[in-house]
Amino acid sequence: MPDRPGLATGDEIRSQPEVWRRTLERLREQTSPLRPDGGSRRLLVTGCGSTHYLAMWAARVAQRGLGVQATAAPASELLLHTDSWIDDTDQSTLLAISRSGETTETVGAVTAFRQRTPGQVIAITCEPDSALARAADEVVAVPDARERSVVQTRSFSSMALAAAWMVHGDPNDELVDGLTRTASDLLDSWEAPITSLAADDAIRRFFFLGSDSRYGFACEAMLKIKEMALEHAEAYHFHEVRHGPWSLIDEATLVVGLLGADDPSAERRVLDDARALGARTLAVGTTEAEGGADAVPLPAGIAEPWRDLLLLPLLHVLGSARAVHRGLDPDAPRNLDAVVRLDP
Ligand code: F1P
Repeated sequence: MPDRPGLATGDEIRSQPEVWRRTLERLREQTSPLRPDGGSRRLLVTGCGSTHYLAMWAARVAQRGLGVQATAAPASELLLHTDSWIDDTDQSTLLAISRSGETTETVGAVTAFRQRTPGQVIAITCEPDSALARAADEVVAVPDARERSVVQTRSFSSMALAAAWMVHGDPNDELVDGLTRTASDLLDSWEAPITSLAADDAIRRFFFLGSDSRYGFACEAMLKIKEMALEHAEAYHFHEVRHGPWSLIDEATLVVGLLGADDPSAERRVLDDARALGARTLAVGTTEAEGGADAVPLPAGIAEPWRDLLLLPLLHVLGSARAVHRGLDPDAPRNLDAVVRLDP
């Protein structure tokens, strides 16, 4: 008998708190290869698909945390348009992120980088024996997060955890407990409500809004809807959405806001205004006092960038539950392979 649709993806989504704990235990035995005083003035972060969106998040986290200039680029652009990103005098460090470590463009981007500059190459990957790991000077491996699914869920969040650890160092025991317990509690309390939200047939378009580092996660949430549920989804920085895409906001739209910890009132206002146009909204990351049916509160004690990770499991649930509601199998997304390998 075939497996229930989404069985593997669902297990991987729910395993995140435990996999994060194991990943952090492993990371705490290592030293971060990113050195704020290492001479590199610029960090270039790259990946493809999910891992490109992760690169966007990691670049903002690194710039804030280390005070280096950090830029994210899709690996295909680094490979095919190298001169637009890197020149011979470049002093960059390249951080390449790939679950498989085998994606052609990401491995190729490392080669293109090496041909231009002697800068350090660091890899974050679930596969320590991969082509990417072999090509890098330093490898941060996250093998506990390997997946059966094509679509990235726990690998994405665990590689994000590794990026946060590289910038901020070891989280203390209290933070590890708080992070993993909160992620578990959120899944326990919100899996059912998010699953019923995903079953709302009035929704025909999904918008994900996130500012600063969270824009990368908004893009990843958009990708989950496209890959798993085959539906129209878009991602914007909070205030960018008013500049054109606003025309698409109506009763058929769900707008999901990934709120920041610091004074999210301007972000709340965008959601309020979208509701006034008829949209359904979901605010993820409200304060505990705010609450409400379509507001997922996060505890105040977990600081960014760790707090951002708590946004992810419920976004995974939304994509997966929407796919199942539409009769699709999130474990078997259309046209996709776990690794994109291109001919030379
Ligand atoms: C990146 C990626 C995934 C995507 C797809 C193909 O892989 O683009 O984000 O979901 O199924 O591969 P990787 O380089 O992180 O292994």
